[in-house]
Amino acid sequence: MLTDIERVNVQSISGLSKHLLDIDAPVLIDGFVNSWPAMQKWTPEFLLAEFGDRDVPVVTMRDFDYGNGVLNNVPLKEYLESIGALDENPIKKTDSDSDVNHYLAQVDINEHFPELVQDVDRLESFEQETVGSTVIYIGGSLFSQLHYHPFGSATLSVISGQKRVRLFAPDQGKYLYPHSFYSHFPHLSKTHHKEPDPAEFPKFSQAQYVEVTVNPGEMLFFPIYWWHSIENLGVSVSITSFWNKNWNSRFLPPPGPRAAYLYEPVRRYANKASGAIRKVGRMASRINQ
Ligand SMILES: O=C(O)CCC(=O)C(=O)O
Repeated sequence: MLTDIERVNVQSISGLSKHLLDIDAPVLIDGFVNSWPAMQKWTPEFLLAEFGDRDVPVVTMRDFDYGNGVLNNVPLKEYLESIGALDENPIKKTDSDSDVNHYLAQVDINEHFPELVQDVDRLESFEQETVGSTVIYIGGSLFSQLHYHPFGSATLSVISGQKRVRLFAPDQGKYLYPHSFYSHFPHLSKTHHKEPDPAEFPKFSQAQYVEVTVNPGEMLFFPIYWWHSIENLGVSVSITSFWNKNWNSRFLPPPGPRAAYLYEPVRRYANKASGAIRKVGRMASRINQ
C-alpha cells in the first residue's frame, strides 16, 4: 500500500512524463507551476477587473453530490462575492456547513477564459496518451466528491489557496461504493462526504488512502483510475489538465473490478429471471391444489 506521495522537483528529473507513467502512482511536482504567469497574475482583483461581468457556468449541488448538480450561468463578480473571494479574509467565509453548494468547477479554460490560456502550461505529452482539455476550478471551502478519471492521466495545479487531497489506489474501489457502471456517473462514489455515514457505507472504513495538501505552485499527478476526493481549505483557484488514453479506458470499467462490473447486468437479469420462474412455480402449484 502507498504510504506517502513521492515528491519530485521538475528540474531534477529529465523525461518527467515518462517517469510518471512508469511509477503508476500519484506524484507531487514542484518547480513547474511556480513559473507560470498565472501565479502572479490571477488575484481576485485581477479576475474581477478582467472578467467580472462575464457569465460563467457554476454548478449548484446538494450535499456535495455532483450527481444532482445543475449548471447555471452567473456573472463572475456575483460568484466571487458569494464564495467570499473578494473579502479581506476569505478563509472565514465558508459554505461547507450548508447543504447547497456552488462551485465553478471543471470549466474549460479555452472556451470560457481564452485570455488566460497563455498564463498556464502542461507537462510534456505522455507516450500512449493524447492531450485532453484544461479546466479551471474556483471555489470556497467545500468538499469535492470522491471520483476517478476513466480517460487517462491528469494533473491538478494549485494557483492560490490550498487543497487537501485523499488518494485511493484503483484496487480500493471495492470499498468506495461507485455508482453502477451503467449509470451516468460510473466514476463517482455514492459517498459524498469526507467521512461517510458508516451505517450506509460500512466498507468505506476499510479503504486505505494517502492524504496530501497541495499548496500554491505545486502540481499533483494522478494516474488513470486513482480515486481522489478534494477539500478546498478556503478559497482556491486551480487548473486540471487531462490526457486521454485509449478507447478501452474510455468505455470499459477499471481493470481490477472489471469482471464484477461486467457481471452486474448478468446478475441483475438472472435475479429477475429466477424471481419470474419462482412466481410461475407458485402459480402452478396453486392451480394444482
Ligand atoms: O478541485 C476539485 O474540486 C476537484 C478537482 C479534481 O477532482 C480533478 O481535478 O480531478
